[in-house]
Amino acid sequence: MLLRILWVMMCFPAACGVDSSSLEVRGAWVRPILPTQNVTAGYLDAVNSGLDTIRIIDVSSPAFDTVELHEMTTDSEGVMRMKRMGALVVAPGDSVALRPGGKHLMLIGSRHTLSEGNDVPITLETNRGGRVTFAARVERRAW
Ligand SMILES: [Cu+2]
Repeated sequence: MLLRILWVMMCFPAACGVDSSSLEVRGAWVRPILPTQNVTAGYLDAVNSGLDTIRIIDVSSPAFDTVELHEMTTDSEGVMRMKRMGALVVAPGDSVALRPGGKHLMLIGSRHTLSEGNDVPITLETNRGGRVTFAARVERRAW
């Protein structure tokens, strides 16, 4: 409930999820946190409708201690591993998909219990000083 109230306050008026540097977030969702863990992953599409390259350099959420940009890679023995990315680069007129098995947000140290249907407020910060805050819905998905 607290998250929902916070989100409504931050997300008013309608310019929510878009910043002046033309970065837009679509379809954001977060996996539910397993009872034995306090870490989960988030997914979204980052869309750059502007004329300049956008670099997402920082991610944060009031619901987590830390949020990192991660990427899945396969090592020489065929084992999938997660690697931290320095920045997420979105070319002008292009979009980058964060998806299970690929790039994702790693949400570490949950500060609240998150149930399915809750909205997690997340803020992306760009190299141009822009910020985009959006809500990621907690959803149980197979992929
Ligand atoms: Cu990760």
